[in-house]
Parts: sequence; structure tokens; C-alpha cells
Amino acid sequence: MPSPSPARRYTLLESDPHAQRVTFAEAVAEGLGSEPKSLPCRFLYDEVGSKLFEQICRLPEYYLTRAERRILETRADEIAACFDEPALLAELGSGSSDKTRLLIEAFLKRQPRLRYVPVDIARSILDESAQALLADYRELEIHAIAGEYEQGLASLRRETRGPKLIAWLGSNIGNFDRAGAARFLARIRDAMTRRDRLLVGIDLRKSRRALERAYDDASGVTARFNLNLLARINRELAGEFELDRFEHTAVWHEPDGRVELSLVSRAAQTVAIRALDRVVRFRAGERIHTEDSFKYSFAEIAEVAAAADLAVTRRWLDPTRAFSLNLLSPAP
Ligand code: AVJ
Repeated sequence: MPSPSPARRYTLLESDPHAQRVTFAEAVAEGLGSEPKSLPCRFLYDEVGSKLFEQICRLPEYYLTRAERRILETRADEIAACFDEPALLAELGSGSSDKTRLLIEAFLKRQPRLRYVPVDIARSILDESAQALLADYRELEIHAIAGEYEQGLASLRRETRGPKLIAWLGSNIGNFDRAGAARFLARIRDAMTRRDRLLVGIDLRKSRRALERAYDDASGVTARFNLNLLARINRELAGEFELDRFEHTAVWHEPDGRVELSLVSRAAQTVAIRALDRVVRFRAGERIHTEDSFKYSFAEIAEVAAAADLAVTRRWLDPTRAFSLNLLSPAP
């Protein structure tokens, strides 16, 4: 039987705009009005920021993406073989679904068709990558969800015809602190049945040198990515930040297990943000905390999993042992 055309194998669910979280303007007013100053990292990913992040993934210093891809290249078949019935593949924060192709191919060697449910906030990227996947894999059916993780999970909870693999790759868990990671894993757990599995990419603790370089590369791409947050305030909120008066920094805090990204004011200065009708004062050396990237030991992975009623049943590492892929199952 011929496969239906790509268009007939694609559905897109757009999240309710009223379910929207805090707007950029509200977050900026709140974060720059606080002491110490901070901005939520999710605002780093506008169109410009997403492009810069793709460049980060190709940097020689940023080992994460390559290490994870390497694991999938060698282990995707083994991961798919964890299911003894045709499974569904879901992905939180799917982006370009680049690495996911390896999982899709592994499942399609074992089952005649595959339903893939990517969840991402960027609708245009979802559409684009879905079209490319559907053209390449005739046995694929895609139900894309454009929205926050929460919407995706609500919809995934209803997918119970067979077992599902929920992939959460790229060490995106790293943006949560330990308690937040446990809480979010528990939300995912709530959308799982006993036969479902969660595949989580988690970056591991390593030397300060390797970590600080990964987040402050020689070519300055990560600095541009971070400074884009100020550029975005200028673009969207008529801000008057002079980007060269702020410095990007990345500092490894060993006890917490996190790399802290900040923008440090190079001098005492006052910056107007006209759309907010306010000015923000900076002391020389004052920082805006923009992102945390948490790194894990095996014990820490087991702890956050257990706190969410999940157990680590399999783990795969890349040859340099920099990065881990973890298969989590509902705890018995
Ligand atoms: C997208 C959260 C996985 O923490 O490595 C990379 C974000 N920020 N370089 C990471 C990021 C600066 C990235 N995550």
C-alpha cells in the first residue's frame, strides 16, 4: 500500500496563546528591577538567538552536541530494541530534529510505521523540520505540538495506544536547578505509563577548563548569543544598551555543579528602556545573571530521577565520557 502524501501524514497542534507565560517585557522589568539582576534564559532563544545557538553546537569547544550525536550513532538500535512492540517517539524541545533522525531510523528498522510527536515553542522550525522528515521517511507520521513543554506533555498523556519513548536531548535539563529538574522529570513521569521510557541527554561534571571554554569560546559566538539578550531588549523594547559596554562571562561553580553565564557591566552606567518607560542603573562590575547550565555526576542523575519516581535503567556514554544518555523507567 503506497504511503499517503507528506501533507496527509502531518498534523500540527498550536498551543492556546492565552496559556502564555510571562512576556518578555514583564520579565525584563522584573529581572532588571531586582537585586541581583537576572533575566530568564528562555528569552535567549528568539530567531537570532536560535541561529546563534545552532552555531554554538558546531563550535570546537562545545563538545555536547557532538558527544550526544556520537552516542546516538552507535546506540540508537540498542535504544529502539528496548521496546518489544511498535513504539511511538516523542521529543521535548525538538528544534531541527537533527539527531532524532538516528532514533527514527532505528525504530523504522523494527516497525513498519512510526508516529513522531515533536514539541517545540518555535512553530516555524517545527514546520520546516517536519516537512523535511516526511519527505525523507515515507513510513513516518508526525503530530507536531507548537507550544511549551506543558502543552506537549498534556497531549502526550493521551498517547497510550502503544509504548512511547520520550526523548529530551541536548542536556536541556541543564537549565533547571536540581529541584527544578526533579520537578520537571515528575511532570514527564505523570505523562508516562509503565511501559514508556524517557531518554534524557545529560552533560557530566568535568574540569573547570573544559567547561568554561565550552561556554566562552575563542571565536566569541557564545558571547554574541548571551549579548543578544540585550540586543533583543533594544529591538523589542526600545532599549538603549550599548553591547560593548557589557562583558560575557562563564564561571564554573563546582559545589553547585553549574556553569553560570552573566553579562557584566564594564563601567557604571544608566540605560534607558523606552518601552518600559524606565532607566536601569549599573555599578561597574555589576552582573546580570542570564543562564545556568547544570552538570551531573552519576549519583546526582540517580537522585533527581528517584525524586521523580523514575529509575535509571540504562546509560550510554560517548568515548570521551563527557556526556551521558540515560534511559529512565517508572520506578517499580
Ligand atoms: C541548550 C541549555 C543545553 O547549557 O549547554 C549553550 C545552552 N548556553 N551555550 C547548554 C547554552 C550557552 C545549552 N542548553
